[in-house]
Amino acid sequence: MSRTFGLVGLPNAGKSTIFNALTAAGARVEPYPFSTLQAQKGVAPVPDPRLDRLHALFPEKKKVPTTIEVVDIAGLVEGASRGEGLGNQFLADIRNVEAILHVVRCFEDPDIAHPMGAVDVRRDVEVVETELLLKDLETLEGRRERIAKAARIGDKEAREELALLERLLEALKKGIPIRQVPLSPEERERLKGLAPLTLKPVLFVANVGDAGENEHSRRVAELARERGAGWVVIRGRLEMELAELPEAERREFLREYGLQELAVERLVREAYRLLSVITFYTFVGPEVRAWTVPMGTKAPDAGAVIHTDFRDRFVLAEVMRLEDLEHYRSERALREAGRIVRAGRDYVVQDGDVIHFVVA
Ligand SMILES: Nc1nc2c(ncn2[C@@H]2O[C@H](COP(=O)(O)OP(=O)(O)OP(=O)(O)O)[C@@H](O)[C@H]2O)c(=O)[nH]1
Ligand SMILES: [Mg+2]
Repeated sequence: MSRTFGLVGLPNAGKSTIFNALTAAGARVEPYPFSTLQAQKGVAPVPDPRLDRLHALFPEKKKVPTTIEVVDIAGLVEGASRGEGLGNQFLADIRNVEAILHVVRCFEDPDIAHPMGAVDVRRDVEVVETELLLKDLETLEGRRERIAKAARIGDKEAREELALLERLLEALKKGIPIRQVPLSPEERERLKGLAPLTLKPVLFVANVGDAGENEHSRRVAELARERGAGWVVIRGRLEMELAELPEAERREFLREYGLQELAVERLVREAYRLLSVITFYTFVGPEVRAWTVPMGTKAPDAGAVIHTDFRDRFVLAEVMRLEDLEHYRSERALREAGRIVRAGRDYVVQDGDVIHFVVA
């Protein structure tokens, strides 16, 4: 299952540009605001050096990376929560994603209109954050009204939910996003249906021009730090052009500039980190493949990601380390050296495990 991320930000911040860089999908990029009218979805493979290393051991097999789904959302402006700009449409799109990539314009270009005149990172970020906050206020107040009666006549569930809503509304009114309110797992569960926008984890994406980091992107970093959030600096337009090149030429470009990887690759990795997921690998059959599961997943449930009936048919998981495979070159040599761990039902899968599931 792909994890979903939404690109959120002011018009002309470069969301579609970054969407293209991520998915090489050729979204509409135009020098005028609101060029994206409807959210579009794309799939981006998750670049993974460990998968490449595993694949190098089995070059005859097909390499299958894990993927993320990215949604390019229409730009939002001040008042969007009240229907300004493209209004409420974007909000539904945000509600459906697991995490937010907040794209902040950090390039200056007189030919590309800024919806508020000129770049001002702090204000630009706050405009977006405020709209999300206002929308949550509206959603939660609506919910409070709907359950108030049930709570009054003593329905226990409703009373508990009401208390939670009151607490969250109080925070929102102070400008505190819900993700900063301490919540128990039960309370999180309770909020699933409402899917508040400010509960979603956020990664800031500073979209800089070809020259790279600048005073604006440094401000994004500062602001992200204040919020305890992550950030990535990306030369959106340049990376979009690179995404259109064949893989070999792209690698050549990176070598020439002494770069380890594309910024979009870092972006995907950082985005992954937001969701507390880990990656494990398999190489049985015709594919060398990466899989994603939440941190703390036990072996039978990890198996079920590959095939639903692996959970019931689970016998054991043979767990290998990539370094060992590289050293011994084959599963057989690894076995003879006693470097394969036979793990049972309670084994918690670790990031980087190479697993062979033995099923009945
Ligand atoms: N100079 C410069 N222009 C850029 C950069 N990144 C994007 N642009 C341009 O900015 C304009 C807007 O980019 P988009 O990606 O369409 O912006 P958007 O955030 O999707 O905008 P909406 O869909 O209207 O909300 C386009 O003309 C891009 O080519 C950059 O790093 N430098
Ligand atoms: Mg766009």
